[in-house]
Amino acid sequence: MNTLLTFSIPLLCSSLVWSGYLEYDQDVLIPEDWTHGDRVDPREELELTFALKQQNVNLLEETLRLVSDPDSAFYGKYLSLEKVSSLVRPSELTQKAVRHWLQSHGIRNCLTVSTQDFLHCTMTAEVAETLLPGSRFHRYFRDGQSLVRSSAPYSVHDGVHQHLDFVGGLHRFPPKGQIFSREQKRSKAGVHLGVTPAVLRARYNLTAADVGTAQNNSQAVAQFLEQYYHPADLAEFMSLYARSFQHRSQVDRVVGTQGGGKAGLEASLDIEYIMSTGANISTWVFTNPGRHESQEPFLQWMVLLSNMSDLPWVHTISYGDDEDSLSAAYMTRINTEFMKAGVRGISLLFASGDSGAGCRHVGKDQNCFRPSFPASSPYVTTVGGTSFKNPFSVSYEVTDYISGGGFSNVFKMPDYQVSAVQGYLKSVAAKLPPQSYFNVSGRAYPDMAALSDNYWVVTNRVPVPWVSGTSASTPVVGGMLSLINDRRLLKGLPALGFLNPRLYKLKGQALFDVTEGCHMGCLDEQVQGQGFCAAPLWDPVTGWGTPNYPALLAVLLAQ
Ligand SMILES: *[C@@H]1O[C@H](CO)[C@@H](O)[C@H](O)[C@H]1NC(C)=O
Ligand SMILES: *[C@@H]1O[C@H](CO)[C@@H](O)[C@H](O)[C@H]1NC(C)=O
Ligand SMILES: *[C@@H]1O[C@H](CO)[C@@H](O)[C@H](O)[C@H]1NC(C)=O
Ligand SMILES: *[C@@H]1O[C@H](CO)[C@@H](O)[C@H](O)[C@H]1NC(C)=O
Ligand SMILES: CC(=O)N[C@H]1CO[C@H](CO)[C@@H](O)[C@@H]1O
Repeated sequence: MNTLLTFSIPLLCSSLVWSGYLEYDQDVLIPEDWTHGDRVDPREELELTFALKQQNVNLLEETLRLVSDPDSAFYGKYLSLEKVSSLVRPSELTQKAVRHWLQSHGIRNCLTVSTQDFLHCTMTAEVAETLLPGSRFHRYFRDGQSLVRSSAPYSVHDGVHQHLDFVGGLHRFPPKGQIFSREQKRSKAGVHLGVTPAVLRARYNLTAADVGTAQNNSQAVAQFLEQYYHPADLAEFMSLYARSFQHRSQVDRVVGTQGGGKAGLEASLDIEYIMSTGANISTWVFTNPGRHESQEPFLQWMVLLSNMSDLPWVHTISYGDDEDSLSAAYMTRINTEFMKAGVRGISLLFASGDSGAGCRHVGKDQNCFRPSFPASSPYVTTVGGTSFKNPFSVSYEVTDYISGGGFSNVFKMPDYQVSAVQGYLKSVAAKLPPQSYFNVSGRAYPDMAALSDNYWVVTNRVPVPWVSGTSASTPVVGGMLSLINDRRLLKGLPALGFLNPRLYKLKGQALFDVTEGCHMGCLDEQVQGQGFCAAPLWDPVTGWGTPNYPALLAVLLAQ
């Protein structure tokens, strides 16, 4: 473990130059729930993903701004995958240099994608360790699952350094799901209200007529971590809880391999709830495709999006990692992938996380908040969580103390949110956590929220109560955006695409503002365990608030 620790030094001393290391700041420590196994046999095959340097990334960003700004003449003028490809495709020089490098190591069986900016290659561990000096592949275990990762940082040859963003399949472990059970103390009198589709539809003012009807509308959830849904659970859930509105009870398309075995609570939740608010809309499930022990499931999903010309308009994803565990090179490239989806008119919704502002110990008696990624990406819509003020009835919403939120330490605050965030910082100035806990100039999240407390989910044929987390609020919001897309498509309007620039221009209109409560964090002494607090208008706990569906539909159908 000593060798691993020495590599955390560059984080503190940015003047050190690590020639050849694409991801000098990537955490290579093994998450504590994984156990270390043997070195991989040199003859074993690995699958690695090479992220080639793209062209015109600035132009891509500008295009995203234009197509998602409702005041731009280019609003909704989305690009096809072919157009995206001709924009970002790596230069001939880059493609040649990388291929030549791989071929000189005998690596010839690489798959590419439509945009030519990823190469997915198979090679033996021995070849990989020569190709990427420093890497040493080991096997790791958790709950009967095994993975192959490198125990030490990799470097690349000088001749290709400038042509690559990073190499995937060496370090990042599958992120944690954002779901948990919050069983209440039974001693409480009265029947606590569990959240069901009927409760959500009542709270967010969805009527029986608010279901999808457009022919080619669709929505998707993405699953990683060997999480599977069972078609029988979905059918049972719908027959128990969805009697009062038209809906579908089947997934239309599974992209990837649906494994057998037990259903996952996360997968069951996501699919059951996106299909309850986004009722009667064709739904797809993306599930960690063609899994190999050395693959990074989240990266594989991103690679897949770059290789499919026909995709659902809305995707909800309930996973995240600590921002400080990921390399800047990796996150920057993933952001570019989000932009590539955004310019195609695709809406990506991420759960904001379940640890409030988060907590990181940076020194003796010294803490700071801990943002999570992709929640902190400026190019996605991030969804926080709320609970009912009165847990026994459909009442107004207050902060759910778990709701992830805060400020990125890596990405600067995007223009679309500057005035909203400044407004918050000014209005609560006296009650803000100390500046040493967060970065006021970073991308602030979440953008909006929905209920995240005490859901009913059917999993392995059993209705399970008390399921909580922003894993729940994210598909709920996703389904509502899909319904709005549905009405837009019927009117001949383009899909909503990347929503944030438009969402922030509404200044909270058509949303229920959440103004009560604080989320957790690690402010010590006076305010033990606290992070930020909700406030009128935007705040870093619940964003702009939760959707009042008919009002939101009306404003988002205008243009
Ligand atoms: C991308 O799609 C093409 C055509 O379907 C396929 O040949 C190729 O193998 C895919 N790439 C990857 C990385 O899976
Ligand atoms: C929506 O719900 C809120 C609160 O439940 C209610 O006050 C409002 O009248 C409802 N209808 C519309 C169209 O906003
Ligand atoms: C459900 O969606 C289909 C199209 O996918 C549509 O033909 C049908 O009318 C919809 N049902 C209702 C009740 O709107
Ligand atoms: C604060 O964020 C900005 C970008 O948003 C970054 O340049 C700066 O380094 C960050 N500061 C710290 C202390 O993390
Ligand atoms: C994204 C999506 O749902 N696309 C569908 C549009 O309709 C065609 C023809 O029915 C389907 O093949 C696509 O899958």
